[in-house]
Amino acid sequence: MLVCRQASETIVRNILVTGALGQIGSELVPALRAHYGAERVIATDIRMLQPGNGGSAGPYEHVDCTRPHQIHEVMRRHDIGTIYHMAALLSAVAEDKPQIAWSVNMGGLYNVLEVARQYECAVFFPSSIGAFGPSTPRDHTPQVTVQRPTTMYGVTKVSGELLADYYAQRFGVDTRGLRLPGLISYSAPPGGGTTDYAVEIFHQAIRYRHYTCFLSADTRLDMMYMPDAIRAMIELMQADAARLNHRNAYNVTAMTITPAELAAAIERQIPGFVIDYEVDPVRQAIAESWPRSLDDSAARTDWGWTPRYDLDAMCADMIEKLGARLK
Ligand code: AKB
Repeated sequence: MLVCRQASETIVRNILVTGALGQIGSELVPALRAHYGAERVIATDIRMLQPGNGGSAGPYEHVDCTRPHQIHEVMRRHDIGTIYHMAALLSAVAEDKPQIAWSVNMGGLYNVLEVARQYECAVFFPSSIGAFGPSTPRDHTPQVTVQRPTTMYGVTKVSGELLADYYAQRFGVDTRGLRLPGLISYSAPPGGGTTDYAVEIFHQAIRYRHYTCFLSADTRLDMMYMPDAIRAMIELMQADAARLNHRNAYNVTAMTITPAELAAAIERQIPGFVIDYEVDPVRQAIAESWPRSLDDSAARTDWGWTPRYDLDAMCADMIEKLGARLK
């Protein structure tokens, strides 16, 4: 087996972020720029950079990850050592457009791994709780277990984990990944996921003190506040490779909650907030095929993962920060 080139060995080179204007990218880029310097982080997205949609405090390039020559062009012009590959379709959109989801999620990842092999880069790949399926144990889902997802999103995530592992073993590419839970954030909207309710609820609670949820009251899923997720990605890429027993991908979680529990926590801070339910059968079925709670002990042991935000701390920060933005 090849020994992977370590991310830390290549860290003096620049960092490329795909999907930089998305929910994760729009917070990952500023965090990476704060760590490594604005000029060293090249933000890319298929969308055109507009004033106010983020990414503008440093280099920005238009890149469609399904077009390999566009990625090559950016790699050629910037000395890239690490790629955070965030461009992907989320679960509900992917279920609506499975052919496009395969092309973007798998084709994009393949193109990124190929340039990483050729330019000797490290790659971060975001997998998901969606990489599990109905035959996976749903409580304390182990790090290594059955992965037979029944959604196109899940198929691309588990295939992506395997492809990233293949590039590490076969070509020595330093690939690393996380199985992310639902991410709660205020900067950019998630856009097309099954866990989006946990973001929408804050917007509606602050504006109208009322939210109609598309998942049922007792649908339990793992969640994480975005600052924890961004820190997890950066810490994983900085971790000593010798300690990583699982490259693609580590289970991580911060809380396991239902819509009813999240609503109760919000109501403690926004008195009078009311939730009701109009269940969307497609997203409900996706949620019911996913774990209720992940076992993230491998991440804790191998590279020291520990979340900082629990349900109440996350709610307090979300309401404060989003409230200030919506004023
Ligand atoms: C989605 O709901 O599709 C994502 C995810 C859990 O991967 N947030």
